[in-house]
Amino acid sequence: MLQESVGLIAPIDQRSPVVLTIAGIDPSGGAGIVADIKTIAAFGCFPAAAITSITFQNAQRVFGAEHQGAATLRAQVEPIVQDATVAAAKTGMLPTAEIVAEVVRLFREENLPAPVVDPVMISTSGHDLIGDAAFHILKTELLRVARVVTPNIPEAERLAGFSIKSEADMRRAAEAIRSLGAPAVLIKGGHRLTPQADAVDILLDDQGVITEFRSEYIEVGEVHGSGCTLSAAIAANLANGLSLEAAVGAGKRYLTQQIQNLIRP
Ligand code: PXL
Repeated sequence: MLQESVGLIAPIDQRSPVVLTIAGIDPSGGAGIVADIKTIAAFGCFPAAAITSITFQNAQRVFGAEHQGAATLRAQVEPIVQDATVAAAKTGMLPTAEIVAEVVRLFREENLPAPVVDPVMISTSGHDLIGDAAFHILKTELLRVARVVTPNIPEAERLAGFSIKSEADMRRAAEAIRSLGAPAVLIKGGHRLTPQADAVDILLDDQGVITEFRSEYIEVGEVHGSGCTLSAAIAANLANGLSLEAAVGAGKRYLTQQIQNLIRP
């Protein structure tokens, strides 16, 4: 069935809210910018996208990548900002120190809203997507310009510097990551702590309030592109005017629905 229009280029004042993703492209369509664009459009927003890296991959493995430089990234973002008001933004794969530093500068200097930062580190197929120097700038500088950071458990462990084995650890890690300068932290429990547990995500918001999002664990293994989809959905919901807590709730419901669609006979 044909979906409703996702929006042709309309005069700027008639466009639905513009959501900018700054991320890598997975040409096979599972993760990265393609997943972001599909998600942003599904929430009725207008997707704009700047590419940090062209990856070569499929669902089985990553064969390589051609990372972009600071100048090509800036050259993609500046014309967008000149032409449109960006209502919300997200970042995904930021592979090099040069790219992360430029992203920090863009969010500090350009007329851009604080982004949802998905701290992409390793692909579902096991490929390293961020260098050590890049990770250091993400941790010490990018988190400070974020609206919210959305690590999964391995990413949260690397940011917090300790291992996470319980929900109490998830809460402690959220506090530790917030103390690095992120105003809000969503730790995603999809990399489940114990075999029988529900999937639980923990949001620590900018007031220091914790909200738990519990959902039944769906036994499909790790889903390529799920982190990209959730962070894009949160950004789109923020662009549509939802509070952070409501944006996370709606984003999670959307992702759960998409994962259920995978296993529907
Ligand atoms: O899911 C993490 C991710 C993000 N961005 C790009 C990716 C991947 C995983 O493969 O390829 C471009």
